[in-house]
Amino acid sequence: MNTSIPPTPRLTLHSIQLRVVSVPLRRPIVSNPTVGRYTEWPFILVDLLTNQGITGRSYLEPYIVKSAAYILPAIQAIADALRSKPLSPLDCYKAAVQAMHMSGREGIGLAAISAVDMAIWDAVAKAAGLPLAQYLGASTGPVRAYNTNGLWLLPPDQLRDEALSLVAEGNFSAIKMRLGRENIRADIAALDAVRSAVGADVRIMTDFNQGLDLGEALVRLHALDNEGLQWFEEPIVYDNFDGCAQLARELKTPIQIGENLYGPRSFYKAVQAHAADLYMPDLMRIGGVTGFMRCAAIAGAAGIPLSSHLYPEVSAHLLRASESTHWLEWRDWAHPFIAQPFEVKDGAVHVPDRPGSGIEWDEAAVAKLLVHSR
Ligand code: SMN
Ligand code: MG
Repeated sequence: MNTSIPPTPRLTLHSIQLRVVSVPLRRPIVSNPTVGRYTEWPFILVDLLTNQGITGRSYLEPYIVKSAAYILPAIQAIADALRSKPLSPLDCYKAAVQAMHMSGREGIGLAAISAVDMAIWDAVAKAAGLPLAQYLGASTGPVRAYNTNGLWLLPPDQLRDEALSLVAEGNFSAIKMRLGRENIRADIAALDAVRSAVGADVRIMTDFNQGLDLGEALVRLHALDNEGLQWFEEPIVYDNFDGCAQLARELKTPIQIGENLYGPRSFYKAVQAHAADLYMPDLMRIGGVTGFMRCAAIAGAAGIPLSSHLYPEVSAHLLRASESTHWLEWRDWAHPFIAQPFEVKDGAVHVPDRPGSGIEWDEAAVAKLLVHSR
């Protein structure tokens, strides 16, 4: 028997360092008024320093750079609550929820909890010398992905070229485009442009970014129901579960929601309300690794296909460890400041054989993109 394996160090939190970077987008976001337009994308970088010399890392994508003003203090409040406690991720999640309870355990509070949770899981997996997927009992390897790096509400000519580039970027078998233009004719023209560019074999996901009211959604989704689309994502406001459930009942094309659900209990309530056929939690809103894996258990038990939203690196580990894995949402927006971006080939993102989540910073790049540090 090999007795030379060193014991896993018991980690305790020393401090959390936070920086905000802003990355210029290669293809600017042109969405409806609910989501907005963005030429740059902010990230909050989390360095969780332990007393044992291991640093856990994570990032948040808070959409709005100004939101750092309220998310950063919430993260530091959680750090205060966890200082010198053992960094057991599930215990820390509970303590972090407790710390935020009276000021709000969803919204900003949960975003802050998620940031800390992801950094803690990274630290403990690193301490064990294992990739996060393996620490969770799974293995490293590929996760099937669709490319969502563009195809915003743009004119058909531009969509045609972009759709071809998106497929070519990683030999992708699936891409996502946005719908919800001024009228159904414009949506159909956009869809025709993308379909004629990529051919019948590439799967097309569609996302309305909550842009329709229920009446318009009923008209439009029925009209698009025979287009062979993979899913209709967030056709109406995300928390109208009754409306979403009506659409899911009436339409053949699956309804996809989840990126705006706050925590596993909201996820469970949406599932109970039959609000959608498919779900795609977002690591910032769902409660980090802990929240996501609890949703994965609910989805697996219910037989519901589970995808991810943003955060492709950590999500890839978690989808390797989920029972009902469907699709990883692929974007390369963090590439400008990540030391070793994950490999993307044959339409899949490959979880690397490195301890933790595999995310380290390219410090020279961070220095150039930095807008704030605390
Ligand atoms: C989305 C993500 C990031 C910015 C705007 C919109 C989106 C998605 O809803 O599903 O990718
Ligand atoms: Mg979406």
